Amino acid sequence: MARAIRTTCAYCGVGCGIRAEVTGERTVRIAGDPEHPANFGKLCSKGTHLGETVGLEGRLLHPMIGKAHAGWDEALDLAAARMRATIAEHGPDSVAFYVSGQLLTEDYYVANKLMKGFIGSANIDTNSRLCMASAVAAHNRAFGEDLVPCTYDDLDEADLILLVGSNTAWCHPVVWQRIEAARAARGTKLVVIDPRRTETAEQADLHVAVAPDGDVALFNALLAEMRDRGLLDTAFLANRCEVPEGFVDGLAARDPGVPHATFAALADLVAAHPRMVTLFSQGANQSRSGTDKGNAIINLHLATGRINRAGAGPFSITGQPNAMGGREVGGLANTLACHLGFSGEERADAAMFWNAPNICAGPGLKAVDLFRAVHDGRVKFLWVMATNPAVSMPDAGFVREALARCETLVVSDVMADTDTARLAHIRLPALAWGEKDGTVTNSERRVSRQRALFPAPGEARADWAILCDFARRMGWGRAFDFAGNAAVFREYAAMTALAVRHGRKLDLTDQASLSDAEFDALEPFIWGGAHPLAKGASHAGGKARLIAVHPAPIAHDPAYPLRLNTGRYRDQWHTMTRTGLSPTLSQHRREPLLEVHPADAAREGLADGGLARVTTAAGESLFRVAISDGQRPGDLFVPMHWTDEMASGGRANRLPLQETDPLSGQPGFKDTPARVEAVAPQWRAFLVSRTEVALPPLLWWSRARVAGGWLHELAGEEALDLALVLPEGDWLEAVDMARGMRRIVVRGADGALLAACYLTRTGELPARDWVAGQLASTAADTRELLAARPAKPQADRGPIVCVCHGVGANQIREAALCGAATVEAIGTETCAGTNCGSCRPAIARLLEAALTPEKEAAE
Ligand SMILES: Nc1nc2c(c(=O)[nH]1)N[C@H]1C(S)=C(S)[C@@H](COP(=O)(O)OP(=O)(O)OC[C@H]3O[C@@H](n4cnc5c(=O)[nH]c(N)nc54)[C@H](O)[C@@H]3O)O[C@H]1N2
Ligand SMILES: Nc1nc2c(c(=O)[nH]1)N[C@H]1C(S)=C(S)[C@@H](COP(=O)(O)OP(=O)(O)OC[C@H]3O[C@@H](n4cnc5c(=O)[nH]c(N)nc54)[C@H](O)[C@@H]3O)O[C@H]1N2
Ligand code: SF4
Ligand SMILES: [Mo]
Repeated sequence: MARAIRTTCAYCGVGCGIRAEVTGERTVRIAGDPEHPANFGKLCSKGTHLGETVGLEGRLLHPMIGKAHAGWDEALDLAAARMRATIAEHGPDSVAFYVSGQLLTEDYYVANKLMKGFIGSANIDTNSRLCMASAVAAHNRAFGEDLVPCTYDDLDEADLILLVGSNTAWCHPVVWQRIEAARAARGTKLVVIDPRRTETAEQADLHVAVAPDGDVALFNALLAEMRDRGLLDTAFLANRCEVPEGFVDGLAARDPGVPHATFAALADLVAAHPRMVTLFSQGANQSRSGTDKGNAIINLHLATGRINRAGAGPFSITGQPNAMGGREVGGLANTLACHLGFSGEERADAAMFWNAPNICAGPGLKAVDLFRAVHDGRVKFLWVMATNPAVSMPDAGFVREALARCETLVVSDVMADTDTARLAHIRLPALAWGEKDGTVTNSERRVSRQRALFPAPGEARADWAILCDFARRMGWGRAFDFAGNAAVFREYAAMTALAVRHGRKLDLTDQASLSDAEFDALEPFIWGGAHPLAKGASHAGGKARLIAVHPAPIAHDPAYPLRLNTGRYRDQWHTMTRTGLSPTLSQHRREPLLEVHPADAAREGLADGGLARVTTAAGESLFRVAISDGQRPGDLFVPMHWTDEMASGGRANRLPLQETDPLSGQPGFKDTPARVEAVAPQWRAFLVSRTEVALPPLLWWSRARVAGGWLHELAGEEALDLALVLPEGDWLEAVDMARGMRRIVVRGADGALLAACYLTRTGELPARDWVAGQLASTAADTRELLAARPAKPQADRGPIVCVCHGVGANQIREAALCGAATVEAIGTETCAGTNCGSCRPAIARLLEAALTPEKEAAE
């Protein structure tokens, strides 16, 4: 009998509750938890398909020193000896941790305590630096504490929702469904401020295609407009805010940076709807002016009194499942712990609480500076946990050099062979989602339990336990002698008493006395209440602060006339170490695409589906071109996900520069000067195979999971010897002179299809889906395979739109033409969009195109 365990999704900061029924040794049936207040039973495509990622393929199951298995004692003894020697010779600031919002709060707490209280350096930073740091800095400036003043309930109660730099439908899909529900229930208006016309923007009442980094100008202009319309909340400003001298009068009616009619429409919506939530994400944070963007948004809310009440507030939404938990415990190099800073008294209190022998003196290095310090040898011992900086840091070529130079690189990961782990001296196997157990905090400050479903595989261990074992070897056993994860959580919760003593609102002291059993049964709860600033801000005097912010000048470099934006795909997660294993999720986008406006494509000679090289001052990378009028002219977009594991090109982070926001240290991933040129291969091919194939160096290859094997896309300049690439077996070949195509099918001794490959110099390659589908079929016929299509023509589903039910674009179009006029009706007809709902914006778009034929013809 399967047992249902309530846990939390592995992926984004929405923090959805899951009911997991363990059905076998490593198999699980996933459903949304109807009782969890973050999602009330809903899940998106990634959460729904978590079950496809819990196998042990590619896992790191034993500690490794170099390429050799090592015991835990050996590996941790070596790590401790190396750290001791490094500190003895170069001092505590020559060692560092680089951690992650994908750790649990207990892991994070132990890592932070170890570094800041015992090793004696604040050189612990996190990938949240790449993600939330600007929002944190904006909160600190405005509120005196890193506080998100909203919860998801505010989305249900808002009359207007502004999304700033957030592709919510793809990146926070269950929040998106909540927004959709509010629109249906109360007619909530939706504005999307994003340079790209994303699927989110397509669904909005108004899309403001702001110029890259044009947000400060836009929000300043909106604030000036509200003042001119007499809509400032003067009582709130006078009683609850500190306003810089001359701030309100000084707001000239500045150029909003968008067309007049668009600005007027936006201003009318904002003026008409005091119940307004502004949800902001990476289009705001990942910028050289990210902190100013955050404060420009918060200024508007403070000045109009749209905060601290139902349906109103500036709402920074977190990315990773535990980005918020990391901020709480203090996992950023510029906070000490539990929202405490480095002032004399706060430091002394933390030192006393921890009984710490070596409390750090002041802030440590932020991520970009940290890797610079590794590169130039100031940091000689680096321990990376639960993040893949060789892929995800800006100027990743430089970061790889830094990692390769580092005297001691320890990597704790769940996967054996990530682009970062490959450079490690010592690799430590951590528990993955489904095995680890502890707490995470989501975007709305809600703490939920993640629970173990499976026993630890191999020798993998919990990150917090690995760290405690290491601390023991360093001679600090007493302070890290936790009996279990509940004990770690209790200590963290108890430590928030210091935050309270110093006037902060982070308060989990009620949870400090939970028994182990109570911790195990802990129900999701929110700290700080629905509106934590309602009784005042955390600045001395309790007033929130407006901050004067000004648009940053934009540098123009004729060598790099275009502007490169980067971001996410709906069904992939970051560096693809887990979602890349799911055949279902891999259907949505199989290759990294360069999205480019038709005018730029025409000027640069780029063909849709061809290859193009993007170059910036940091490096270059190759992508498949997708021409799209959803891009602004002059702007390029590429996904952040692809790694050297998954493609020969497509690595976005060769391109962004090391430039960061001066306050937050967050890199500007979304606006890098760039240029682009077409790349014409001599031949193109695709290959499906049961197992991975070893490829020679090629101009281009990428691979994606399909059911029963892999789909490879290839392109090259020199002739490819397929005999060296394809698996051994019965080889059948057809050469189609008319179309300049070679078609090869390889079968095993038992007749099973091992591989099929189609290569052309000039022609069109056949459709991939049917051929790829034959790997999982027992009836693949050789003649059909050589033709790359079934003898009896089948209806072509078209590109898959709904991954849950396998419904293609053609089927949706057909249903629309047969009279299904709404997304719901399409669902009734085809099932599309009825499970996780992540594809609903795509269905809406197809529907609109099918019902307005002129538009389709134009596309
Ligand atoms: N499917 C999926 N979901 C995820 C993740 C994932 O990897 N995959 N990762 C999670 C994580 S860690 C995070 S941080 C979140 C990120 O979630 P989002 O922030 O929604 O995702 P991004 O695609 O990085 O960027 C959002 C949008 O910002 C826009 N943008 C770029 N420049 C500007 C600008 O100057 N101004 C404005 N207003 N907008 C701009 C981009 O065009 C893009 O559409 O997603 C989380 N959810
Ligand atoms: N160009 C560009 N770059 C970006 C962004 C962008 O928008 N554009 N976004 C940035 C943002 S917001 C983020 S959050 C980062 C994300 O970037 P990363 O954090 O580098 O991405 P992940 O692929 O999530 O890496 C997580 C790693 O931890 C491992 N792991 C998973 N769970 C555990 C665990 O429990 N314990 C341990 N020890 N390991 C585990 C996984 O196998 C994986 O190798 O990327 C940033 N980089
Ligand atoms: S929205 Fe999707 S990815 Fe995010 S927590 Fe919920 S199910 Fe997981
Ligand atoms: Mo993130």
